[in-house]
Amino acid sequence: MLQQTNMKRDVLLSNLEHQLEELANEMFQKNVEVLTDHEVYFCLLELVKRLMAVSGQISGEKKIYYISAEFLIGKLLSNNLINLGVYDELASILKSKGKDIARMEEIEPEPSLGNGGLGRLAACFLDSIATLGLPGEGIGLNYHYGLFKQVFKNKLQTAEKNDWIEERSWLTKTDVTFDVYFGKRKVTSRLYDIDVVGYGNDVNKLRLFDIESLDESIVKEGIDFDKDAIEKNLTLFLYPDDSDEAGNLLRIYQQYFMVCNAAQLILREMKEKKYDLRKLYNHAVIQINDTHPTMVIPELIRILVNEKAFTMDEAIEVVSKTCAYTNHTILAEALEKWPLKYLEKVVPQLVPIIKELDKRVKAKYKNPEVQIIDKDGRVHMAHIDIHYGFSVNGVAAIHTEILKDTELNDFYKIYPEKFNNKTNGITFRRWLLSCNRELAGYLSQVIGDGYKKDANELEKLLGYSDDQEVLDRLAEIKMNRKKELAAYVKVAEGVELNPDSIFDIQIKRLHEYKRQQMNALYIIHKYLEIKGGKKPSTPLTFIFGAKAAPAYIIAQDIIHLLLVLQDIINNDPEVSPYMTLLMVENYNVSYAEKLIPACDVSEQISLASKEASGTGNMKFMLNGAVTIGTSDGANVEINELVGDENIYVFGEKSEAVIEHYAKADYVSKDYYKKSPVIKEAVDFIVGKQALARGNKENLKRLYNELLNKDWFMTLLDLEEYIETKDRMFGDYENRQKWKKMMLANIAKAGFFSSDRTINEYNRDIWKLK
Ligand code: CR1
Repeated sequence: MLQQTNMKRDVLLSNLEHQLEELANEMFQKNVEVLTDHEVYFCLLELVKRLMAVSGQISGEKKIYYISAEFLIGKLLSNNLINLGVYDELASILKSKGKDIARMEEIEPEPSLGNGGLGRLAACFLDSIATLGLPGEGIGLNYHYGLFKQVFKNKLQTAEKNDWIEERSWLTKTDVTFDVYFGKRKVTSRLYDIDVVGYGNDVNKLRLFDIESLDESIVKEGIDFDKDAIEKNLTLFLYPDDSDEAGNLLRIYQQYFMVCNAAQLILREMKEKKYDLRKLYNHAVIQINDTHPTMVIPELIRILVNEKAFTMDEAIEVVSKTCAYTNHTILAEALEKWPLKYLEKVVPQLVPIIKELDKRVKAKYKNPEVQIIDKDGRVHMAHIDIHYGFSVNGVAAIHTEILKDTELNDFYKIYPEKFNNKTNGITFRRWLLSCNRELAGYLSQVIGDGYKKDANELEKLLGYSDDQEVLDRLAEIKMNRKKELAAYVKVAEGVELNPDSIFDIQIKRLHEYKRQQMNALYIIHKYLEIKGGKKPSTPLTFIFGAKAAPAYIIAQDIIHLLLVLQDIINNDPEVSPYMTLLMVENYNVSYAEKLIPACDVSEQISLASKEASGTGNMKFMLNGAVTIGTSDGANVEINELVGDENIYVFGEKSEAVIEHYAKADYVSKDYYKKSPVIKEAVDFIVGKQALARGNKENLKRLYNELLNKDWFMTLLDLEEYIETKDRMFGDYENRQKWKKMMLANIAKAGFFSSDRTINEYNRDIWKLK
């Protein structure tokens, strides 16, 4: 069977040009030459969908179901072409017809199905699972507007709906529908599939559930809509504003909708294949991606007991052997705790199950820290996962250690065998082969093609550390990417970038723990230095990209500050020849693919202990950027791999930070008072210049926050950050030294291939054949 379908694919592959011409005729009754770019894109989309449809489906006795609220898959055209092995051929076919494939890539809308690292990780994992030939599928929701589109108005972020689903898209409507009950309220779901083709391999699926009764017209201003109209709004947005009760309830509705569909899909497949449900765990493993899909545990138990004649003991045992949990953060705000009374409103049928699970825990353990329902009647979702799943993993070595030693220590003492680490990874297909084709091609020339299948082979590059030609070419490729970015940004943002300057980039969700505000304070410091006559010998370009959750006020204020600084700096003729600041609008995966290859300095400056892993750090390294970072998340492993001489590490270590929290002894004002450099930078936020160009309310609030609270300890590390960064910029002048650092970073990036990560998940947790 597998062979037959592959033959079909081979036939299609062998006459791509003919296929394309036929499609052009069929769809638009025209020849390819005279199609508009958009029409060409639709033909390519259809062609690739057909290629995937006739490909073999990856199959096996046991399957991984990766349930996630987010799949930040990015555009798919070029990646699918690369994985199918036909990118170059199609590019040249198009060229012969006067079409440039790069333009079609621009036309594709980016799916808006995720927010940040957690969602992008899920997407990288799908690519690696398929590439490694493992049977697996992602299960999530088909948000029509997904994460909001960011638009800057008056130097403030505004949110608009992100309308990404076109008439023709990667989604394939299936005939699978399920009934989903919220108590007595019933809705009907519909499954849409997106094919996921492995690199040189067959196909898995991403399964996205939607609601039949959705009504897009209820979205009025920006992203406002009636949160109570569940039947109409359920799959409109990812993470709807949860600052009120209706928003919280909506999130619970979404989560239950996701897992109820997932459970039905999985059980339906078990039935089709005539598998014994009592051996569910031999055929299915469910990876719970953070706590959003946690309700799949009580939901499966409920179904097994109510509909499949399991006893409670039996159901709990089978489900616990099937489910595994990944923790992605130690931030309290992200560890979900739903009030029981909310669950009673949304999913009353799960409440008895959750109470039963809690009762069993209470009977066994007296420690209030490990209960499922706490004394305030809140349900700790992670606790359900840990008690009733068989594996708990963190996403980088230091993060897992913190979970074991601190955050989840009470659980670690009960279940040491459940805890394991899986350091995150990134797919090299997207983050090298696709986004930096010139670098990928050059690496093949120097060390051969093997690294594309076995990323560790990148280490062969170390043999060229003293090869001037290789070093120069790496620098030249970097320069090419910087020029391309500058050309793009000029049109997209109207800002002029100097490719001869140092490109220093911080792109990630906006959050105080990531400390974009610390970077802003450095920039203020540099600005004042230049005003005082101390000019950097190489000009500096600072680039940010970040969305802030609409209800996160201080994050909005930080964006405002960055946009105010951009205005001040770029319009000051005394300063602008030496430094430029750019906050790009609507940062997303496609933007990352342009920014990362063009980066010299990768900013990974979170407060130690707070960034579980980070994955941007890996993408930058792979593309030859050098990291400035704290000893946090995967930075620690990057440091171990490249050695101290190829990374710039600064700041308090996680143990010290954790101690500050425990003792509550960090007082930001002390740092402000002690250091004139800090004081000067912080005061600038509410100084005349800033107030002349920004809003007093936003700037004042941020200033007060930094001075009186600063929960994520910006000022703690600021002086060391300034020193380290200055030293780093100085080292950039030594071009030879810098090129060698670039080479070392690329050569050591192999460990961070998500193929390695997925092999580890499979070896330790999933155990698929
Ligand atoms: C973490 O903040 C990590 C990704 C993927 C994020 C980031 O450090 O790389 O997960 N966590 O593991 C998150 O979004 C809700 O938590």
